[in-house]
Amino acid sequence: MDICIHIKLYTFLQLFLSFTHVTHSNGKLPGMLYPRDSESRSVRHLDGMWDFLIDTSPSRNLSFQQQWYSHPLRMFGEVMTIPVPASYNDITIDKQVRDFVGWAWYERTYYVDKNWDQERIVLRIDSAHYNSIVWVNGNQVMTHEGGHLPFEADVTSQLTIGGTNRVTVALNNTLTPTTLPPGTIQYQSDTNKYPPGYFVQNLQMDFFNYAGIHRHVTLYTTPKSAYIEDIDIRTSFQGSTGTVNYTIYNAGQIGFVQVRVDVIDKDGNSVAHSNQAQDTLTIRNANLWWPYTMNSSSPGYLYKLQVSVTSQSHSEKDIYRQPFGIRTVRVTATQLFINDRAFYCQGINKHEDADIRGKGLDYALIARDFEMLRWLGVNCFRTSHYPYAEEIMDMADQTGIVVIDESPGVGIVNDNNFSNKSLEHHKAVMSEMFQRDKNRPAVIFWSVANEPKSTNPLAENYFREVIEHVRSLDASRPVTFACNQNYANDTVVQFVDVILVNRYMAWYSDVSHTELIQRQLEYDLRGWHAKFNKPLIVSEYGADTIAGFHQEPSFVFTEEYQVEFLQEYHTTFDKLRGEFFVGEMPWNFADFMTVQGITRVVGNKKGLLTRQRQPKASAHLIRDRYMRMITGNTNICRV
Ligand code: BDP
Repeated sequence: MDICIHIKLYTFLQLFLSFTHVTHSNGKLPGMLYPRDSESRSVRHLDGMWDFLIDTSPSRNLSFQQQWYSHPLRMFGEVMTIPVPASYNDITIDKQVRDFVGWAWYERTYYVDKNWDQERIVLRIDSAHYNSIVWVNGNQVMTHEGGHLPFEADVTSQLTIGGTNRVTVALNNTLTPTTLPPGTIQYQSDTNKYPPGYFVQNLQMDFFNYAGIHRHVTLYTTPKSAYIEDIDIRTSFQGSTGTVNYTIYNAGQIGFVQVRVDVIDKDGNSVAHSNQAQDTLTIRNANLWWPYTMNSSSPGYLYKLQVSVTSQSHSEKDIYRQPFGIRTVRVTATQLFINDRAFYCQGINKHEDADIRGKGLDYALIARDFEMLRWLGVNCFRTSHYPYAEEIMDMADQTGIVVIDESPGVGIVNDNNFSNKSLEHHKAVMSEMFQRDKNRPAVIFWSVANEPKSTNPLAENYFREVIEHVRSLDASRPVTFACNQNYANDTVVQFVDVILVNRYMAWYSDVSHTELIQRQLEYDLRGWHAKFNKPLIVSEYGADTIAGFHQEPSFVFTEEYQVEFLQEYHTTFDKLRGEFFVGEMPWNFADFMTVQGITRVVGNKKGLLTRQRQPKASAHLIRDRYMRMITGNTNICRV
């Protein structure tokens, strides 16, 4: 019985995974341009209140047997009202919903304007966690594996134009050994203790496995056949002249008869143009994209590549404006350069996590977070441990905050997480990340994983392949991952361009002994550099701290301990900075929710800020430190 359910759950996940990650005949992944309106395109969000029903049947398969997509959801059970975008977990007061594992169903109806009858209409979901199947008016239109990246389909032929339509999304949050992040479903067969078929989801990361439609659901239009499918922009500069190398991909077979490409500056002027779908443009007196700490007068300078294409018959014209920045990234054995100037990462780690909305997109939260990033003096963050919303990435581009763009490859620790199936999926996710974020100047590195078991002999080949794959997509950005292993037996750091290490001396080891931090940290960091001769960032360091807990002398979990702990790390960072040390990233920006367990008291409390985004004492310490770096009023040896 148990085994039977087990197989059913996995089989069902696999049933549709086999036809995801579509590639075109030329091997190119489908474009994933962010929906933007223009003279030729309309955008309509389907956000709002959706009907919601979870499939609690023991097999988690009843919804498919009954074909819940075939009729309105309310015909199959008592639906709840759940907002989109949001995680569903913390909205209701029902524990079964919060902790649910399996298929959760979303549905809403919407009207499609009759003026859209000449358009191609695309349905895009910016992110839904984890596996999704989508129907329009009862017809399956797309599937997607992965919880953090967009997917879309041309739904024109499925829609009733000038009438009502129904979209149904089935979402499964089950994590298996081959998902990213991986997890396991554990069945309990002792019926003296557990009811028949009882199972739990085990996670291999500490953050709560929030699920739901986390970002926008959008309908957007393009012309029927002559539309811009993708735009790839690579930039460099020589002296004051910028170079913009671009490729415009068109839709399938239909050739464009006319292409017009303009580089538009911030004032709306065209500063270069071409009539080719692929070309290299030069821009005199180019404004480079700078982190705000390197150029406070015009940080995050963005141009737009304005692309306009016309069809053979001249009946169709598509226009799309893609923001981009001109900047370069380069590393040597000891330094990191942005636009050929040394950059030091005054960093932080984040999570897309807050209160009731879980991981749901929230503009107020994004604005507050960027406000606090600037208040802290942060010039760099890592998207630990999955790609963040495009709206967050936009803010980073616009404000000149650098991003280490990390994949959801967190918790790759068991042998069965290194299988060929996992590897292929990991590569596909990296391709999707690249497709989405490739034109973003803020993204300076790709991080393929967080804390994999990189000492496992299986890790070497696995990550060699993943990293080679990323390099084949993008030769312009360094590739890395966050490592928590030891330099003596790690097998993967040999492949990266920059070393990221996560360190918790005086927390997960020698707890309370802050006096050991400097000795252990310096020995460790020097060891990494001596062995690999690459620049190094401490990509995590932190201690759990309950806001409002005080004790002098310091005691674990108090604000005093967190401050003392961070200060000890800082002394070593400052010592090594002139040598090979290029950045620091406290764990974490804010407290965040975790699974329930005896080592976490209502979540991970290593935030500098509370989950409500208010500062602990440590936030003032980091702010003071980073502000001194910005003003140069520091004893630190400056690069
Ligand atoms: C690190 C993980 C991070 C955890 C952190 C912690 O990378 O995701 O939240 O430890 O335990 O190992 O606080």
